[in-house]
Parts: sequence; structure tokens; C-alpha cells
Amino acid sequence: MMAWTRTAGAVGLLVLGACSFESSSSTTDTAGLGGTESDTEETTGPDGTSTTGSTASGSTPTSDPSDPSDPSDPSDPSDPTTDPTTDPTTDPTTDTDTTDPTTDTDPSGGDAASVDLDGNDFGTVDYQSTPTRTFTLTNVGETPTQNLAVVPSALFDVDSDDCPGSLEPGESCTVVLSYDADTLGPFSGELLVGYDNADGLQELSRALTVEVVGETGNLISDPGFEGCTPGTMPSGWQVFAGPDWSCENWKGLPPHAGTLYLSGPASNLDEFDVGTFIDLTPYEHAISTGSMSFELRGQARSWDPDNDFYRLRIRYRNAGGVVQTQHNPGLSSSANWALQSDERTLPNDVSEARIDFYCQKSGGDFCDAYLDTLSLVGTYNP
Ligand SMILES: [Ca+2]
Ligand SMILES: [Ca+2]
Repeated sequence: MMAWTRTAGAVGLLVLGACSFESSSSTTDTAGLGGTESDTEETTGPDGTSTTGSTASGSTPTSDPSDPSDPSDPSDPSDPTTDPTTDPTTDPTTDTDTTDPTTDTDPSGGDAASVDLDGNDFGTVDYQSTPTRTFTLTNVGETPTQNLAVVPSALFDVDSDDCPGSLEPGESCTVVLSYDADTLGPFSGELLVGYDNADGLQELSRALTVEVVGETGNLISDPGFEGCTPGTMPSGWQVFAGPDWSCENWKGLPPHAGTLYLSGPASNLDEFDVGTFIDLTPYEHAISTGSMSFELRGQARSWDPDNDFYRLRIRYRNAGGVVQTQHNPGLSSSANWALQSDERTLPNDVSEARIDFYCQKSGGDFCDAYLDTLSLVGTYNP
């Protein structure tokens, strides 16, 4: 804990920084500025409001160095009450502030190394991009740093770091961080800087936030059923009621796109339901914010207006399989491809979507419900 080394210390820094950063920095500040002394003196001295820190010498010695014209003041101590009024109010504030720090740093061994950190936060970035941000460290003190080390939270990568352990006064160095935006949603971390100066270990940090926004792309693996073998069930789909459905181009019924679509079965039964599950856990971080929406789109049709009926439904479920929200429209019938769609913002604990396509037969041997050009796209852009 005494000092960070650039090798092993880089790993340890994150741990100690996370738990002790604030307390250690505040301790350092107080000790470094010697503020305790001046604060105490100011509060104890009854007339001390007008004077600087040192009590032992009283008001006279302190007023002298700050104001050469004060030699006339020696008469003042006889009348302390007049001092505050005669001495401009600027004296107490200005004098104490300016004289204290310089006086205090001297006993600690000269003007210590002091590092300034400058750079922009990540902010809003595009999904599946790898943005970078450059941070500049400058030694604004008057002695070199020792054991200077820069460590970001594990979310961020260090692309480059040209900072020496000993950064000379007035010199700057740069650290370039990158972020792999492979998950939608908001994230936060920090950039920690540590070094030793004459006062010991110094730490500073910069909060880092990143908001990854964008769309998931179509989560349906074979949205047009074009990768399916005709006459078989499409991969990843399962029958919930009735016999198997199949990918077909039946009786020349034209697909909405491509050469195939999902077709209902031939059966004496009159209810048929086929479906697929979509894993939404890769997006659960963004969903958990309550600000991620999903849009389902599909093209569906019957054979003719009353032969037969279809319904494209989506149910969003939590990890326990309980439906949290759903689009469950009534039955439709159409002699042409018709867009079925639903867009909604999901509750914060949804982890799965169950899509199913239902057919209710009203005539003939086949259950004439056809589905093509299906898509499910999630959007996070709060
Ligand atoms: Ca198709
Ligand atoms: Ca039919």
C-alpha cells in the first residue's frame, strides 16, 4: 500500500483503489494542506477572523508579512475590535488562503509532484464498436512523480500508455483506453491514477461511463425459411399443438420473399400451433433498465379470406417461464400476405421470447396459415 509499482502494483491498485480511494485521498489532502492547523486557529481566535493562522504570535506578526504598510498597525492591537473594520475584509480571506498553502507545503519538503488528469468520458457509443478515449496526465508540481501508474476498471482496456513512472515537472504523458461495446446498455467504472510524491501515496480517479446504444439485428436465425429443407420442420421450431408444420412452396402459393415459407399441416385436427424460443439473456443488462424495446414483424396469410385463420403471437417471459408481457391478437384471415407486427418496451426481468404461429382450420384438409419474412429486433437507445 505504500506505493504502486507499474508491474505488480497495476493489478493490486484496482482492489485497494476501489475500497480505500476516498478515505486515503481525503486524509492526504488534509495532511498535505495542513488545513487542520489553520482551521483550528481561525476558529479559536476571537478576533482571529481577521488574522492568519499562527496564534502564538498573535495578530501582529501575521499582518506584517502580508501587508508592508501595516507597521502603522502596532497601534491596532490595543484595539482589536477596530481591526476587522479598518483592515479590509479582503485581508482575512485572501491572506489566509494564499499564505497558508505555501507555508504549509514548505515544511513537507518543497512543492510536491502533482498530477492533473484530463480527457473525455466515453458517453454514448454504438453497439459493437470499439471506441477509444485519450487521457492526458500532466505533472503540475515541481518535483518528479515516483511510481506513477494508471489503471482503469476491468471493463476498459489500455490500448497504449506512455507514462513513465517518474513524470518530470511540467511534462505530460498519455493513456489511451478502449471499450469493447459488445453488450447493450449503460456501464460505469473509473480510471485510477496513483503515484508517490514527498507527501506519500497520491491517488486520483476519473469516473468513466459508457452507454452502448443500437439494435440487435434480426434474432430469428432463418427469418425467411430459406435455409430449411422443403417438406421438413424448420430448425429451431417445435410443435406445441397438432402435427408438424413444414417449409414449403405449396401449390404455387407465392412466398412473400424467396422461395419458401412456413406452412400449416394437413390433418383432421383443427388447431395447430408451432413456435420457437428466442434467448434474450444477451440483452438482459439493457432490458433490466426498463428502456429496451423489441419489435416483432412477420408476413402471414391464409388461402382465401375464410380458409383459414392465423395468429402470430409473442410472449416475453422471465427466467421462470412466467409471461411478463405479450402480444396476443385475435385471429386473422387474408388472401394476401399481411404484415403482423408488435413493438413494446419490455419489463426489466424478461429473459426469453416465445413466438408462436397458430392456425385454426375452417375448411379443407390443410390448415391454411402461412408465415414468411419474420423478424425480431431489439433496440436500446434511451
Ligand atoms: Ca421466404
Ligand atoms: Ca384449409
